[in-house]
Amino acid sequence: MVGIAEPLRVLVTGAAGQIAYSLLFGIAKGDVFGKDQSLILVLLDITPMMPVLNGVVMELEDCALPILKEVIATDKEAEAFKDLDVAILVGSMPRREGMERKDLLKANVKIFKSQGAALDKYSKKTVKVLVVGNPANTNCLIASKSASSIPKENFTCLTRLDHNRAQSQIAVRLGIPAKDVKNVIIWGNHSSTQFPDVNHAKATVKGKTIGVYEAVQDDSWLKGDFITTVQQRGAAVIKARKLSSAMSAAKAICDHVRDWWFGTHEGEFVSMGVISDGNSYGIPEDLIYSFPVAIKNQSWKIIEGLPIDDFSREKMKLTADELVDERDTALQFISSE
Ligand code: NAX
Repeated sequence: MVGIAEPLRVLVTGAAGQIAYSLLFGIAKGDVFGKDQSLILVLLDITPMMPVLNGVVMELEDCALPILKEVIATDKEAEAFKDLDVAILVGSMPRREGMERKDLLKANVKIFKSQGAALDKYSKKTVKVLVVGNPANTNCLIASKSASSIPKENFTCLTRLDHNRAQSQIAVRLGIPAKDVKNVIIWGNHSSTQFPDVNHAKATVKGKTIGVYEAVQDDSWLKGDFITTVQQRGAAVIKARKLSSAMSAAKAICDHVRDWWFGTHEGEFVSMGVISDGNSYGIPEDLIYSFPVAIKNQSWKIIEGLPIDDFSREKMKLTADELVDERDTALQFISSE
């Protein structure tokens, strides 16, 4: 573990974009690595965005933050990926109107292959990587495959926003604070096939901690509208705001990396897209799939042995099938290059 005196080198890509605008402030004021850990923030974006990125650098400077030692803004991978402790890969090719899903995947495979190779070549072998840019799970897999000298366990993708959405939906329904809902799970892909699962979740209501099914007393909502609301929340935010989720995405990124860094509380788990080795819950190997994980000493571990009913198993398989499809298409693109 890096000592307090030594600054951590943290990269955020897509740094001129809207998620980064909220995220950089959270990181730079100590929400992720603590208020005593000094930081070097490295910001990567594409060349046409450099003037915008320059404005972000000015604002970070103007925050006069005590732990921010240095800010480096660049459009060059060799500079961005050098000696990293943590890489948060937010930037990706957005889906434009009329664009086929396959074309989007192709453009992103190219970006994440190149960034994976840059991690391999320039970053520390201990670098922790979080992929946010969509399709996040498959982008993460491609980055990992392109960085053979870095352990697969160091590559994760963001499903914490979905996790937080599920936690909050239950809390709102029960009229309790979000912190009183624990151990919800997002299984699978960060897409509309994801399975938000509260079979193992607990809620504290009037001082008593009970299962969420018992607390809510409405199985048809939990098996119906609750699931679709979480699955489609991103689209609902876009419809309302005319922009995609940014504040909540940045908060979820902070939650994900902070828990990876400092660990989860005893008896609690969180959702993270991590590599499947084929031994957990019948999910095929070689996918970045969102599982419940507990974290200790900066290592995540999948929570094993949760009982899975037929309803859940079917949903877990559906989202795994989608990921297999995405992976196979992405690998075809790579081999045909
Ligand atoms: P923006 O379009 O505001 O910003 C993206 C930034 O990435 C732009 O500044 C762009 O120039 C940059 N970029 C593009 N290609 C790049 C490259 N090769 N290297 C470095 N930078 C590059 O998008 P924003 O709203 O910030 O969202 C960023 C990504 O997060 C999108 O792919 C989005 O779909 C994804 N999301 C993923 C979530 C998750 O839970 N996994 C939730 C939130 C978000 O929707």
